[in-house]
Amino acid sequence: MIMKLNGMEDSGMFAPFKPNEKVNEEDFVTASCIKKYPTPVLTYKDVPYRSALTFNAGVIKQKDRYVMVFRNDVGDFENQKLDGITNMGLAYSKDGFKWEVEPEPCFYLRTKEIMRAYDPRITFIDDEYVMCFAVDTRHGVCGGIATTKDFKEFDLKSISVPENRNMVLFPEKVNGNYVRLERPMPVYSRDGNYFDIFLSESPDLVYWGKSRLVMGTESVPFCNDKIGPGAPPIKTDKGWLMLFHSVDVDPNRGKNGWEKYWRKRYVIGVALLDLNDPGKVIGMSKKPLIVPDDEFEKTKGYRSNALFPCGALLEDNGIVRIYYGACDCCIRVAEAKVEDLIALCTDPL
Ligand code: BMA
Repeated sequence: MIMKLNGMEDSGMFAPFKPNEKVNEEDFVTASCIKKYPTPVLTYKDVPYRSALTFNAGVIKQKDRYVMVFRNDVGDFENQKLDGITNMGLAYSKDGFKWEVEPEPCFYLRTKEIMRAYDPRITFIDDEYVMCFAVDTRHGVCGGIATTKDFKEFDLKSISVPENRNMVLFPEKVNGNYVRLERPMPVYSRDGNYFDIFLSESPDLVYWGKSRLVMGTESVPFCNDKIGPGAPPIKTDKGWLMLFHSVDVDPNRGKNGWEKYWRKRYVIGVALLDLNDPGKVIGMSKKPLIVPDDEFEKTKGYRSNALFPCGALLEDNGIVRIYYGACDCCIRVAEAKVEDLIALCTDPL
């Protein structure tokens, strides 16, 4: 037999797979280059309409202001009651820390088939904003993509097949195509929640293909469950800086947050992808970048021990601002120098 692999032999699709069983508890320390802003920058108290949990926000900078689209799970925070409805709110800020929320939600998807859209990520490319989000449908969870010029009118471009989510678009085309990171959730052939980061390309945000594996859970020593892309990657002269979330599960964890039990811990990791071939990891940190480490992040909120980054901005002064959902109930910011983040990405895949 003759089989032309057309470059796919180098894509990681044929990498050996051995899931991590245990993580090393001592590794769960926030990197010393990270400075966490002491208080949440957005909670339900800032929202002028019904709101219980405000978290997982896409953030982008315009000329003289910051724009945020955040996930809003509707309900009553004080009484720990959720209505089963999720919409997305819009907020503006002069400095990226103090936010004013618009009077009405800006995005809401509900049809006979679609239950809700959530976890927005925003990328500015070719004169428009592209918002990627997760879509829960009656036939599974999918990744959705919509464009907008003003966060008032949206144009829905594509919804993936299930099971897939955490779509994140690069801020530039690479070799002529849009590129997105994504995280399919295969059940067939996987003996557990070992969900990995993939990448696909598209000429038009509608048709997606040339899909390939970027990073498997087995490459992340602090993960024994799943990983997923976080914020849209940041271009640096050393490569694309990619933030991702990583999950470890401990069956001995008990009640934590509002639910009966919560056994997962979500932390934030960092890696560097090749500028011309973003499917290739050129370096990563084999230790977490940000972990839940103050009392609030460890014990409070809807789900304790859950940090989920959806936005990251490189400021003119070389500081990267990372916006992450904390405990699935508020939005927090952490900062680090871009060169310090790059310096952490020294380990090979
Ligand atoms: C993920 C998503 C996120 C959430 C996270 C932690 O699977 O549902 O929206 O923030 O879990 O609960």
